[in-house]
Amino acid sequence: KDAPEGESGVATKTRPKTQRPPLYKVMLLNDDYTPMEFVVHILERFFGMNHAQAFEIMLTVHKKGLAVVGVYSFEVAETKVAQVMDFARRHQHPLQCTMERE
Ligand code: NFA
Repeated sequence: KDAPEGESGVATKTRPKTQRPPLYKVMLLNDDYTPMEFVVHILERFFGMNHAQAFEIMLTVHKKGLAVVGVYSFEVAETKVAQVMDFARRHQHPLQCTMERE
């Protein structure tokens, strides 16, 4: 923060902080049952990845236990999580998708 102008008569500049909306990481979690191709399909369908990118990220989740699959505003992140959870549930796969503030 800049010092106030006070009584000195010397002008000082104020630098208003630029407000950025908070961002949220959307993550996929590994499990032993969801088929690899189903996860690849989810990454293509809801996260706009091409097949090669989707396969690579799926393998990262499989090997490391989880991976960030995108970073979004709160509303968009919430929608992605809901879409993935709903699609997995409808196909009776236990795949989990969560979000976390960056
Ligand atoms: N581990 C799952 C399997 O071997 C694949 C998987 C990858 C599941 C990424 C969830 C997330 N079929």
